[in-house]
Amino acid sequence: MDEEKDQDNFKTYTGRSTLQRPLYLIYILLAVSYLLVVIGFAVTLSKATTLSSQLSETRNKIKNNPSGRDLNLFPCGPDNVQWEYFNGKCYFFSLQAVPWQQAKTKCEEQHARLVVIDGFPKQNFIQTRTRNFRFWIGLHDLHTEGEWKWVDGSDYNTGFKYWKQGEPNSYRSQDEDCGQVWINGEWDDYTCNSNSLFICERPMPSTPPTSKGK
Ligand SMILES: [Ca+2]
Ligand SMILES: [Ca+2]
Repeated sequence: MDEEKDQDNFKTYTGRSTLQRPLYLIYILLAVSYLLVVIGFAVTLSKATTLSSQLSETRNKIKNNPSGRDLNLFPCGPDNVQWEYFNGKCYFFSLQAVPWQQAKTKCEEQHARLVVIDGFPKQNFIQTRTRNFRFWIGLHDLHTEGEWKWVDGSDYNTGFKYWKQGEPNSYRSQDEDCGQVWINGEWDDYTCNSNSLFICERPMPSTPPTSKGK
């Protein structure tokens, strides 16, 4: 009888043992899974917070500097897409031919002046853009015949010159007092009342402030 009871106890004991081991493993696995989920959630939340912060910062930058993004596409300003950028300045090549004085006024109305050509880099840029057409430039001898002056007061005598051979010549004794780039890009003096295209030049617009303090 006792032997039979011992056998029953043994069965019960071994039965509990085989049941408890998998349960422990399941609890451990559940705990590890829960931990991983919590860590994953924390990492995701952290990343989302960082992204949200970056997005907010970018929005503020755009809000404080609405035209800043356009300056990359249009260095001369988003409202002046017809102005071309070259070497730190902006240039307007007219589509309308007018007398020299009118061209000068039209440039001034746009807070600019007729172009002053001060060296080969600008000369090359201009003659590439003006090929086969004549454009007024900011050079004249209106006050004293033969005494050429740049509209910005630059010294003509010591400065860069690119006259066409034989120019300036006051051709056939005409009163040619205004400078222009000829069809091949070289300079020519011409009668100021003639109609010609023209080139305006002005400094690049300053970048709007990005921070609250100016
Ligand atoms: Ca002259
Ligand atoms: Ca001439």
